[in-house]
Amino acid sequence: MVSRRNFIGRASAVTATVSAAAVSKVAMAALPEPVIQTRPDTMPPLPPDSGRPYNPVVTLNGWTCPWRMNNGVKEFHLVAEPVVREMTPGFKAHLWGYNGQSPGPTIEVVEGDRVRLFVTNKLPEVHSVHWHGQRLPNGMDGVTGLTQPAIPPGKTFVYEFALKNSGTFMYHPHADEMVQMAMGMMGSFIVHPRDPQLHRVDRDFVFLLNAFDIRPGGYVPQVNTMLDFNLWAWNSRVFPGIDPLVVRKGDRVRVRVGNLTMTNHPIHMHGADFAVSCTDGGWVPESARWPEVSIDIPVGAMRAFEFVAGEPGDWAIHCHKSHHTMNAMGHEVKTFIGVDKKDVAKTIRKLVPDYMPMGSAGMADMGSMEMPMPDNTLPMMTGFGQFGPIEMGGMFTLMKVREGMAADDFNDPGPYKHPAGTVAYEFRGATDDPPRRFDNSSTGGSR
Ligand SMILES: [Cu+2]
Repeated sequence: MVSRRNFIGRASAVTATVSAAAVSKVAMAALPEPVIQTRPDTMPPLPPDSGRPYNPVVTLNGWTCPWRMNNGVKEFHLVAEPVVREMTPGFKAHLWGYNGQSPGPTIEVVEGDRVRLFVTNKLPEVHSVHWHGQRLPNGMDGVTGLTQPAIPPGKTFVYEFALKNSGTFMYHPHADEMVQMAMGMMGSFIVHPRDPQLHRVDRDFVFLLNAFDIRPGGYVPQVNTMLDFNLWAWNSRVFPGIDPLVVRKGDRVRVRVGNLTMTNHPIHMHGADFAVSCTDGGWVPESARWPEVSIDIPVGAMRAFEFVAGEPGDWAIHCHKSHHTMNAMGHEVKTFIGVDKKDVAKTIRKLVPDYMPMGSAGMADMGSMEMPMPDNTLPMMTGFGQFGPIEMGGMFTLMKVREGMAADDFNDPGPYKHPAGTVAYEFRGATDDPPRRFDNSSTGGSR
């Protein structure tokens, strides 16, 4: 909470400085002071302090970029630079991002606004920013070599355009794209409707799906990896580092998700059904929406879905590809389910006294196991709930629905208190068989 207050304090300090400087044309001709964020906390929504009113979004483990108003133009300053991102407590990655974090700050504006985006390149190589989904003059589209010269290291370029459509967008590099996105460069770009009552929701969340390949004990992503990433992240955070989506019972909620990985992600939410209301191409007419509980987010696309939070509880929300709800793992590990390794373990222990056979009955044990690992390495499955290990990692968090919260309260309410008699319980009558296993000794196979 201290950091949130610091952030708001800093944001208003920036605004105050800007207002004082507004009398000076020289000052206004200068670059706006970039606002830097050093923490991975989810910042509370940032209400606009100038321009048209709107209902701000919450960026999961992220923040919204303050602007300065210059003769009716909203001016933002993005600094492309190397950053250190805490992906979850105990694990830091050396990434590239904007203004101190990966992803960069969320840009929030209103349909019809004119924006001037200053981009300073503090990377060791050329850069440019593409404003994904925006209708803008061709020369503002940010494609290095095609629509503009590359931004050399140390230089600042200016992008200026009017926002033609409201909706859900993002920004990302279009220079050495594979490397710069593998290093974590991206951000969300929300354009609110001119009429704040249009598409109105009570809580509006946004995050981007990204993937990294960081070897155990390492800090820097392998940038040439094509498919075999080992860290599946939301806004460069992995479970248990991803904050919960905290909502009030009865709230109308929107979740906006963009995919900048190399594969699709079926995002599945427990506890409510929803409908896709917006893509990076625009709003979906109500007559064209249908109910879902999972929505596939294609590569290079955004989907926003909406629902009414009906049932209180701690509901899982995650990618339904089960490898994407794990942290760094060795994909070469053989499957040993049903194999009795007692004899082979005895033989191996003669050579390796600490050898521990694993996986004869599945891998759930790993969620609770304490094994020695290199520094700065995550367990494959981790996180604890009120009933034990959750055995998850990667693209997993919770939607926490509670009654009686304040409209502006986004704090984690802690574990859900289940009403008596509403939790699955152990059958205490007579049981006969031990757990069934494959019987490899008979020709009958499994039974
Ligand atoms: Cu996935």
